[in-house]
Amino acid sequence: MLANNFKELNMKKNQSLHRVLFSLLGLMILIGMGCQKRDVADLQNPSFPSTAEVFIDDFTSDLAYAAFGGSDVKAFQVDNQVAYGSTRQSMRFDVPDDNSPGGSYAGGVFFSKTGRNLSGFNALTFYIKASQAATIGVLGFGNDLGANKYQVTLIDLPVNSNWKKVIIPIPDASKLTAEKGLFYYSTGSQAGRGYTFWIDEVRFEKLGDIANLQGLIFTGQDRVISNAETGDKITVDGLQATVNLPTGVNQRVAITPHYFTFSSSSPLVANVNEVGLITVLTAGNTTITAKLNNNTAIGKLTLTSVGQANLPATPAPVPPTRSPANVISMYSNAYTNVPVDTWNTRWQFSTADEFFIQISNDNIIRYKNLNFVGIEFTSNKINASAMTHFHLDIWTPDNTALPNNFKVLLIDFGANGTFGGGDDVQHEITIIRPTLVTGNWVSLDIPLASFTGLTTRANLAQLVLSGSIPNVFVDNVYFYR
Ligand SMILES: [Ca+2]
Ligand SMILES: [Ca+2]
Ligand SMILES: [Ca+2]
Repeated sequence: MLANNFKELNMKKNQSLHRVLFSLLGLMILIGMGCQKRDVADLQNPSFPSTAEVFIDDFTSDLAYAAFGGSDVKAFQVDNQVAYGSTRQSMRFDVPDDNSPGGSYAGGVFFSKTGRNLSGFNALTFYIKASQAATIGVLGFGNDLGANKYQVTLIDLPVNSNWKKVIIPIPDASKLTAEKGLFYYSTGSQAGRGYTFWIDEVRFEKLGDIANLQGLIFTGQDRVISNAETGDKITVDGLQATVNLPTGVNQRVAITPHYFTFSSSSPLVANVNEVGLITVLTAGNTTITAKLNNNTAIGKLTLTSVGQANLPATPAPVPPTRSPANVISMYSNAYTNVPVDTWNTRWQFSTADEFFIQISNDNIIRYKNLNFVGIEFTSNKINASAMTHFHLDIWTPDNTALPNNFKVLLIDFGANGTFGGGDDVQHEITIIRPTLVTGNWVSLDIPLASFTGLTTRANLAQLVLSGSIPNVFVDNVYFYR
């Protein structure tokens, strides 16, 4: 029960995060042009004020507020009843219930109308408390309602009904000479129900007791890609910074690529641009690393490119002409296809990636890194009771010598038409050499009678492809009689 609630809560939070990202995108498009101009002007203007205060007991002179699109625009107000210590006023945020008509989450930006020079500080600090124990989705600075170039975000901050001080480190203050994004937040309900939180005494500070600022890429992991191909584009993700707080706690924040300097050890194999987008150029090996404040970040990508992709030279054989009554096609250019929910369910432990490609104008599904892949058609289950065969064409560049194999699993949800209930049936067929070959299309025509465990087939709902060949091209997937 607890685990379920937690999962649901995280889902809700992710939903509100997505909403925020969408609304930010909208704003970026609206005022993106203006920002370019402003940045140039900023460089020429050394006179931005270095004001530290954001909200102490009221708005500082340059401060304005904008709610995120889709959020409850009335979520924020100045509160003169509750405030930190003996101070006069605080910022109060009323998070709405789910599906509240006024907006389904609370979120917005406190921005400077003029811009500030924050290069003399090393942290944004504030006090926070809530009407109940809760987890605040995102809090941070650098969201300027534009490009959000230097955004820094604290994710999933636990709060309770006691005031506590929060320190959000500035990863590289020298970047913040003309910053408009002074503070931002976004969060959703707790298990569907709204609550209230207060934030007070928001200011930038130069703290002497935060130390060991460390950048991380790929969330500090050493990532390996061993089969990249020319033309692949990979984004450096998991961009973070950590510092040691006076409490001894390590504070970890999500930061933008603009704080980092990325590099590739072999830029001719793959280069990486200023926002961490890697482009694979040819076969070879390279290592992608990054620096934050001239210190090497934790985490890297070791990338091996195999060069040009190994693709089928020709499309799969064209299936014979059949009366529509004699075929139920899931994927083919030759027939009318029934709807399929997904060609990759991305079930846990599946490493498969799917690509919908064309060879000589013929549509083909390409699977890379295939260990197994779930293909689902639960919304429109297939009744293949009257059919006699299952057909698919496959092509692989991989070694097909024994014991390598390719497996086809069909799953029927049984008489009740839904997953489980004791009536589900399934059967898996294994294809090996000499049927399975390398570098040639193989047309599989498997009698449904061979799927001996598949004792019913009126509610077929899932197809699972698996085996030990990680690169498989698939076409003409259909039942027939
Ligand atoms: Ca106050
Ligand atoms: Ca095709
Ligand atoms: Ca069932």
